Amino acid sequence: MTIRRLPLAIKAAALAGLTLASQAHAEGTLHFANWSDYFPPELLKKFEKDTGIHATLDAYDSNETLLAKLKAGGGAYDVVVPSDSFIEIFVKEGLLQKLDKSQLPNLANLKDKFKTLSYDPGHDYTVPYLWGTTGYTYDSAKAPGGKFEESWKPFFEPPEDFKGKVVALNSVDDMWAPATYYAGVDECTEDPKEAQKVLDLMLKQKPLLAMYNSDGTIERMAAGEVWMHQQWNGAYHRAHAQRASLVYVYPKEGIRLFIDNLAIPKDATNVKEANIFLNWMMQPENIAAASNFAKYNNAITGSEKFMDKELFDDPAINTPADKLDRLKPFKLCSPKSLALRAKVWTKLKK
Ligand code: SPD
Repeated sequence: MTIRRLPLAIKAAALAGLTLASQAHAEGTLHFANWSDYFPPELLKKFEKDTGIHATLDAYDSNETLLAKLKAGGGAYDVVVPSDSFIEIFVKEGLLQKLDKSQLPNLANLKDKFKTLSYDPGHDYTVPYLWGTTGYTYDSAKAPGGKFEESWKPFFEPPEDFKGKVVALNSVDDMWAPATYYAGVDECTEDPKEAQKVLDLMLKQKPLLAMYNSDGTIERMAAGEVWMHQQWNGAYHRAHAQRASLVYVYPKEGIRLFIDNLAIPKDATNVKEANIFLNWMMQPENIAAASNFAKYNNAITGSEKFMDKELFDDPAINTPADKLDRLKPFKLCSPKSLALRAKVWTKLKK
């Protein structure tokens, strides 16, 4: 196909030096499922315009929900977004398909530190989407003396007047790590006594919580409905834009670094379109649009020049040098350890 015969948007993309093989005008459909409020609707329209593929977007609230959806089968989704900590689980369950890297020339755009990742070293199943941290936010206007210490203590042991004004994320994945950091337990522990210590900490916190909920964190904090929320840094950034008294905490005991990823489910119906989408998302200006919307960083070289400067000015996104040693990447734990934390979560939530 010559460039002349291509629609204008494709022609412009090709002239901008994009790989034609991956940008070929297609007429298919793509069913994309992503975390809620994590993908700009206008970017999906741009994808449709650039590729001619009709795209739909569904939302879910956690890796656990996505796991249940994929296990139910049915080929409903062509691209999904699991987090680093769940890749091994999805792969072991046979829920993801191996990527055909010949369809993904834009893998070359990955920043060096994202080229080999512990959970999928050869990008056999995933390519990075956005990454960030899971800390917590509080309203300094409500904190005693306007400030809390940079620790998980105020979150797990909030002052009495914060009762009913604190929210935790509704996922063992997000709650287990900080609880182990604060309890001084290895997150991959296989020891039931240590797991009990973590459970006790969360049981003590539970009556002080308004709820466990991973959706609507921005709105809840921005509206002042609650005063403290376990939160991802991008969500904090968006809430802070509406309520300046919010503070994002890098707890001294450690804060979890997460990488969310694009992957193609085993039973995807539109694999060709899924590959086109993955490759398209690794173009700097496209992933930058996702970063600018959701307010998280990404893994693509050259995306910075398309990203809003204010993102880099926010210490919650651009971790200050003196806090870098607090960032804890995800650890691959044994099945025994994962079973233990699942048991703790079930006991906590009953
Ligand atoms: N609004 C959606 C944000 C998605 C963040 N994913 C982080 C997962 C960490 N376990």
